[in-house]
Amino acid sequence: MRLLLFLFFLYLLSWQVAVADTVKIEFTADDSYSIEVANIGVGDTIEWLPKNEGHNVEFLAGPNMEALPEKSDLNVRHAITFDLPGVYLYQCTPHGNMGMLGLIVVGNNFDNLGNIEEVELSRVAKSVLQRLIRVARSSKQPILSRNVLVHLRLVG
Ligand SMILES: [Cu+2]
Repeated sequence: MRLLLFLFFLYLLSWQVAVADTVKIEFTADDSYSIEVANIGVGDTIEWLPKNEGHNVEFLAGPNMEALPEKSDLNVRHAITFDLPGVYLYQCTPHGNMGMLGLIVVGNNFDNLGNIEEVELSRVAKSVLQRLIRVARSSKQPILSRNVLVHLRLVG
């Protein structure tokens, strides 16, 4: 029975490593992203869907400022896989000044949050960013991984 449980955990572990998630974010009619703060794992993908016209995705900051993720054209589907942990800030090029911003936290890593806060933005966008950062901070997850949770549930 013990061996069986052990094998089961091994299976869970390999499954967890092999499967990456994709999070879908839509451009909405009220000039915003349907998910403003996305918490994802390392290796997960975000897919932006042009459900409303006139929007795109342009990165303003990330853990590697020399190599920010690719900017998209207006009205197209866009997908990026995030392999580098940290906080990413992006905007819609036409509506960034109005506060159409999004935040992505990869791997629960907030090390570069200081750089994010220093990005130059319009007054409106700045206040939106402050709100998004508050949301991101409050959603910060404990270090306990999902595997540990599964383990606790089975044992307990
Ligand atoms: Cu827009």
